[in-house]
Amino acid sequence: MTRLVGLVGKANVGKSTFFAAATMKSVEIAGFPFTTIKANRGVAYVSAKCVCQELGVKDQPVNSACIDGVRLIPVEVVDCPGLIRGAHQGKGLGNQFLDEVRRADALIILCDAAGATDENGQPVASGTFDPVDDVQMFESEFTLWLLGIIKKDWDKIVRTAEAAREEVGKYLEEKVTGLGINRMHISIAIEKTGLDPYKVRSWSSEDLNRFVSELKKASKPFIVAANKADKEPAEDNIKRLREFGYNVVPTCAEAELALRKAAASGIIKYTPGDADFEVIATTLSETQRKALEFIRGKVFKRWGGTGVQKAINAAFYQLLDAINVYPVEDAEKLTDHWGRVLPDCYLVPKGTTAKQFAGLIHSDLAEGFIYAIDAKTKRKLGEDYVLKNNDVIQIVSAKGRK
Ligand SMILES: Nc1nc2c(ncn2[C@@H]2O[C@H](COP(=O)(O)OP(=O)(O)O)[C@@H](O)[C@H]2O)c(=O)[nH]1
Ligand SMILES: [Mg+2]
Repeated sequence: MTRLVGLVGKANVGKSTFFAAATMKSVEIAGFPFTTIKANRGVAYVSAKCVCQELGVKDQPVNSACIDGVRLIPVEVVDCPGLIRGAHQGKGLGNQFLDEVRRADALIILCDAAGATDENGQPVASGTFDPVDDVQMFESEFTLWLLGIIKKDWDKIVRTAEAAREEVGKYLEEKVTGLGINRMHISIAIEKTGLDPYKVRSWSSEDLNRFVSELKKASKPFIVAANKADKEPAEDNIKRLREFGYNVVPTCAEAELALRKAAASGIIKYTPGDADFEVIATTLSETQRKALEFIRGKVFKRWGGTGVQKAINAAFYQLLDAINVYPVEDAEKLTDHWGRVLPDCYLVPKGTTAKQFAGLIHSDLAEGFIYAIDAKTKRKLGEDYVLKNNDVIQIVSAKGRK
């Protein structure tokens, strides 16, 4: 699976702070590819319990890292330009915004949970702006933009599909692949609306709007990061966002950034995602002490953490339905070709089969696929076996490495 999460939202809600925190390396992790790819694109990671503990082995991670039994798997994050109303007509950095967003597989919509930032990113008194508007603005701008693109060629798509007596998805797909939308997303949207894909001419313009809105939902799933959750009246606004049915993670990006910096300079022990941190420096300045106290009180006691790692994990494990699978070359020893224990962990979509997994590792492995072995049970698995989370899999293939 491609793995790109877009951070979106209006100006001043904390996107860049979130990005800096998520892509900052806080502790020395050997070989871990933390990098900034472009100014606004960098590597973060998802974290999940590693199978090393369950299997009672010491692992030697290669494509990922393992800290105290937690596997960290690299993913990409993009800090998108601030969204303003009218972006779909090119207002502000509208075109650039949509250009970044279309590459993303899933989105984290950030908003100011304290309601202290207006639509243009200007500071206002806490509690005066409704963060629900932020989410709705994104939904409406993106849908209008998508609708604009589809409408441009709609008549032609309808004619071609009708003439070929085929369903519309086949012809629409070509128009929208560049937007990160595939045939499956189209099928889901058609099913959700209950429209007939063979009788597109009978779709009303209202039908088309509904279809595009579903297409957006299917192709750009999002969670809401209710950022600045350290400020009042975050609690009320978060409740309100949840009442609207949004999947909300309260976050405090500023605290996460401060903690990663403090961990990097040896002041605290903190692994992102932890529900607490431990002060290890023997002396703290008054400012440091106060800052850490504030974070503990306003963020950890209240929300159980900064939410930054939780939001990234949610994007992959909830929105994109990813699971972790560990390929090995020797199912007995759990090693790769060079004897390294549980070297790799792949993020794959739920539903991936053993043979598809082989193809992700190397096309030769899939072509010569004979069977797979479940390293935990030592059972043989056929090519159609559907992988489970935390499976450790050896692929036996007639082709591939000798
Ligand atoms: N109180 C609080 N302020 C934050 C938080 N995250 C970011 N900020 C502040 O919000 C302002 C805007 O942040 P920035 O990351 O530049 O926002 P962007 O325009 O969305 O990229 C800055 O002054 C940040 O320090 C947070 O979690 N809590
Ligand atoms: Mg920014």
